[in-house]
Amino acid sequence: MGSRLLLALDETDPQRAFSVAEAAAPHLAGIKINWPLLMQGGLETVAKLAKLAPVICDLKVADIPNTARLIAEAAYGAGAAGIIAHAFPGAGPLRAIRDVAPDRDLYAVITMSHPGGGEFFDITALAAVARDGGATGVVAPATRPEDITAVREAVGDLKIIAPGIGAQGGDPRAAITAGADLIIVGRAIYQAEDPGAAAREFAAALGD
Ligand code: BMP
Repeated sequence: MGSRLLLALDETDPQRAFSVAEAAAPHLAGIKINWPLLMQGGLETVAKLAKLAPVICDLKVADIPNTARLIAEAAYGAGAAGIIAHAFPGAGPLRAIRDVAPDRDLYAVITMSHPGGGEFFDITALAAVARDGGATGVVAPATRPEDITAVREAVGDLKIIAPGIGAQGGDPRAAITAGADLIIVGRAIYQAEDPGAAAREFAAALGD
């Protein structure tokens, strides 16, 4: 089986981020980048990292359809294989992103991993938004495997990617058993003394 590990590359020094990515790449299904690295390295970071693994731009887009479209054009145009957007603004902004690149991935956030992160998110309603908006996948928290199971029931065969492993206390195997397709790991890899070995161990923990 291929890797089920996504690296959350929130390392803010672009050079160090690239060397972490290079070391971890053989064990990865993809690299997720978020605002901290994008703000330091700029959009060119996407193209650079895309040479190592598919890049998901975790922009947590939460805006009107026109603005969502403009953001998607920039991110997909830079070489992103996927974008993460919030589901709560409704299906319209998701569809606007999807229309920019129907052949790429779009993940909708259903509920979040931090303490209290589930408080304002209605799993059933937001899963319906994700499906209506044409999302190819969703984000659900490894810190609450029972929520992953509820999300799995609500989204059918959409891909579930699960953050909250390691630094936030979630367990990789529990997330997969609950219904996640891929796990997302950040600090436990990029802050490790040997990020390549840490990535290999997470992949091995899943039997990949
Ligand atoms: P870490 O493994 O260092 O905790 O990183 C988790 C990553 O997943 C971060 O990039 C964070 O923004 C993201 N994330 C999360 O932790 N919880 C969510 O509910 C949604 C996320 O995108």
